[in-house]
Parts: sequence; C-alpha cells; structure tokens
Amino acid sequence: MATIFSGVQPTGFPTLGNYLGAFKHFVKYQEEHDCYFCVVNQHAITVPQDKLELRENSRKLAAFYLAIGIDPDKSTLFIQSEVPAHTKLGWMLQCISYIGELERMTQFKDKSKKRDAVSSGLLTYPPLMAADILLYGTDIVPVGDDQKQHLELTRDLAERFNNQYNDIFTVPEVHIAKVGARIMSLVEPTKKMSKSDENANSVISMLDDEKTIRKKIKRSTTDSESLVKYDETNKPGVSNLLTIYSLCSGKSIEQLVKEYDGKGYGDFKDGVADAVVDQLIPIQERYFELLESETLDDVLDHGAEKAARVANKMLAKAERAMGLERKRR
Ligand code: ATP
Ligand code: LTN
Repeated sequence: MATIFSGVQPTGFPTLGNYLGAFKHFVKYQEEHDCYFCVVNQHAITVPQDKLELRENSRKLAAFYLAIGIDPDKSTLFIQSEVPAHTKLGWMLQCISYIGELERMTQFKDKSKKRDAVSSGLLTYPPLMAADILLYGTDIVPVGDDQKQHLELTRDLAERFNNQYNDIFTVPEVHIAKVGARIMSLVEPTKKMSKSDENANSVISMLDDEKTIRKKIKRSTTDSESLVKYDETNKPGVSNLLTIYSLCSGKSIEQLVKEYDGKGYGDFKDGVADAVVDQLIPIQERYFELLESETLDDVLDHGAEKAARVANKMLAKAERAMGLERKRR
C-alpha cells in the first residue's frame, strides 16, 4: 500500500480551483492507500497572519477536509503545528538546502515581489514542505500544477540527505491531475484561480451561495465567438468553464461540446452554474454541521497522535544519521 501525503495552507477558505485541482482527488486516494492530510498552518505564517483568523481558518479547513469525504477511519488528518517533528526535520533540511536553489523557487519570487518586507520563512518554506512529506515515507504527493517545483526540490533534498548521511528517505513522486490541475481565474482566464486574488469575481469560494455562484459564472470572461469549444490558447475562458463543467458533472469535455453545439454562451453558463451548485451545496451542508461538532476535535486529536508516532520514528532516524542523538555512556 503506497503512502500519500498532501497539505493545504489555512489561508482563506478553499476555492473551486483548490477543490478540483487537489481536494477532490484526495478522497479517491484514501480508498486504496495510507493517506496523511495536513493543515499546514506553519507554512501560512511565512506571510503575516491575523492570529484569530489563522486559528479559525485552521479549524475550518479541517472541517472542510471531512466535509468533502475524508474519512478519519481511513486517513490521518492533522494540524502541522501539533506534530513538532515537522519543524525539527524542516530545520535539518534547511541546513542542507542552498540559498540559490531556494531563491529560484517561482512561488518565492512571486510572493516576495508583492511585499516590502520578506520574511526568511518565505525563503525557507520548501525545506519545511520537504520535511512534511519525507517524515511519513511518502510515495505519492497529489498537488496542483503550481507545486511541481517544490516537489522537485523535495526529491533533490531527499537524495542529497540519503547520499550525504544515510539512505533513509523515500524519494516521492508527484501526482498532478490530468484535468483541473490549473483552474483559471473567471475574470482573467490566463491567470490561475487563487485564494489571494483581490478581485472576488475571479474566484468561486467553496462557501459561495447559489446566487453568488450563478452571478460569478454569468459574468465570467469568455470571447465574442459564441462557440463552445476547447481551445486553451484562443479561448481560455470557455476552455476553463468546460474544464470546471466536466469535473463537476462527470461528463467528458467532448460530450459537453456536442451538447452545446449551436447553443449560445448564456445556456452554456447556466449549465456550468447548475453543475457547480450541485457539487458545492451538499459539501457546504456537511461542512456547517461538522464545524459545530465535537467530532472535529476528536479527529484532530487522534490524527496528531497517529501522525506523531509515525513522524517521530523517521525523525529519530534522521537525527541519528546526522549525529544529533546523544552519545550515551
Ligand atoms: P494562493 O494562490 O493564495 O497562494 P492557493 O489557492 O494556491 O493559494 P494553496 O493552499 O497554496 O492555495 O493550495 C492548495 C492546493 O490547491 C495545492 O495542491 C495547489 O496546487 C492546488 N491549487 C491551488 N490553486 C489551484 C488552481 N487554480 N487550480 C488547481 N489547483 C490549484
Ligand atoms: N506548498 C503547498 C502546501 C504544502 C504541501 C505540503 C503540499 C505544504 N506542505 C506537503 C503537499 C505536501 C501549497 O502552497 N499549496
């Protein structure tokens, strides 16, 4: 049985992009694999966070994982800061990372461009992410397209450690969904749909109500051709809507293109909105129930215990390999 690990930052509520690119796949993996899903709150503090909001968002994200169908009997769900092995191994991996390779990360370049003061945590985020993954002997990491570079670095760090110290880490594979790995902004369909987008119309939040979803899809950018066809280069808006429609309805893109042959964008957008609403509303209902329940705390307590048991074993091996354990008389 392969081991799967993935993490999501508790910064704002998940978007339809996060769901279709990452979360939706997590549910399938847990049927056949040993899965770890983490609320990576220590990654979130690489940029300033309001403390009450961060605390709330961590709980909300955990409830969201359960609402989409993560089953605590099958998967381990936990909060990163509750398992101290992550930052311990993160530090050790920082010490074998080179500043040059960290500065080359596009996420670092993008995020640091946007601010006057850049924390050193923003630069050293990838070795912490590598620690998250390597602690569990992870074979597969399912993520969206934007995390590919971080995964390559994780593989490099695992190999570097294995060669320099001792061969203890599994070198993980990245799994990127074939369709939906990059859901685009509804307003500027050449940019990815992002939680941190300033224009709320670009993004469908997983908590948007039916009216808001319909309004955002109606207003989404298309083109003047009035032809429902998949062509990312010339028709990025329509192609993005087709991807969303297909993933939410289970119908293939070819099937949808046939169904809307000769129809205008108005009908097409109504269909997209119906499919998104049908997908989101049941998740929202489960989410609000879970948020108020005690189940959530029990799940997170057990998750952190189980994760720590596994992670501490790997941490001990890594400390031994680096000479960090005490020499006893
Ligand atoms: P931000 O854009 O504010 O940095 P984000 O929306 O990328 O945040 P993350 O918490 O960094 O959110 O990502 C969670 C998961 O969702 C990751 O696996 C990421 O690759 C995936 N993901 C993020 N945006 C998209 C998108 N537009 N389409 C598909 N997958 C996405
Ligand atoms: N960097 C990721 C979040 C993340 C992650 C991980 C994903 C932190 N640790 C481990 C997969 C595995 C992001 O910004 N989406």
